[in-house]
Amino acid sequence: MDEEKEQEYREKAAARLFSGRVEFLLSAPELKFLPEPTVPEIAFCGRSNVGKSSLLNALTGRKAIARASVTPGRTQELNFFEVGEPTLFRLVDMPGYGFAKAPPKVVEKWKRLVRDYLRGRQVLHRNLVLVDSRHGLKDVDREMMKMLDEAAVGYRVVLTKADKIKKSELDKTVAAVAAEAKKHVAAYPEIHVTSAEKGMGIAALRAAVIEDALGAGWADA
Ligand SMILES: Nc1nc2c(ncn2[C@@H]2O[C@H](COP(=O)(O)OP(=O)(O)O)[C@@H](O)[C@H]2O)c(=O)[nH]1
Ligand SMILES: [Mg+2]
Repeated sequence: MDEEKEQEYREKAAARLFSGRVEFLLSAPELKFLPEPTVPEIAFCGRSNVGKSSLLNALTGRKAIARASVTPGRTQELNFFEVGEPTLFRLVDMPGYGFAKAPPKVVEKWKRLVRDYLRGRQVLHRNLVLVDSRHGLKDVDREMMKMLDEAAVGYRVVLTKADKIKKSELDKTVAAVAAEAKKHVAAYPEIHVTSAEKGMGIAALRAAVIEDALGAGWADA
């Protein structure tokens, strides 16, 4: 098979897997509530309102597996979703950061929970850092990327809401974000461009997420 055919095959297999069982498992407000580390995990993080819930819904083809919220910064928990029957891996919806007016205590608690999870979680295979296409990287994103570098958790930078800006603007943002990602040891060089609204980049990201969780040969198994 040529490369394009192979990618098409992987994307189809990925869509099939995500169209099967995807189920909310639990919310962990503290580390002691984490589920047993029995399967690989892929975590998603980003600023509040970046489009994390929408992206999770688009990847899993669900309307509301992760609630798209109108009140940003409310959830301060790690939310676990299981994929596959039996469970093959988990998606982890991490609490949004960078929300305005959060009391220092809340920010401290967020940092501790996230840092401890990132550092101590053996089954955490990959992280996705979501960034709004219109805004590019903000200091809070850079801080998150630094945390991931330090925890030695590899991550993909995913631009969201790509439908909201012009192609020329989008190209500029992709180039700027890619240039910065290159300087981070744990970041993938390739930037994903997505729109949960229009479905752009979703099929490819599905395949990438499953490959991160299960390894390169997963579609042939
Ligand atoms: N146009 C557009 N809007 C989006 C997209 N993804 C999310 N949104 C909107 O952005 C807002 C925040 O989305 P949400 O998924 O709740 O963000 P979260 O706080 O990161 O979970 C909502 O009003 C969504 O409808 C997208 O791809 N395109
Ligand atoms: Mg959300």
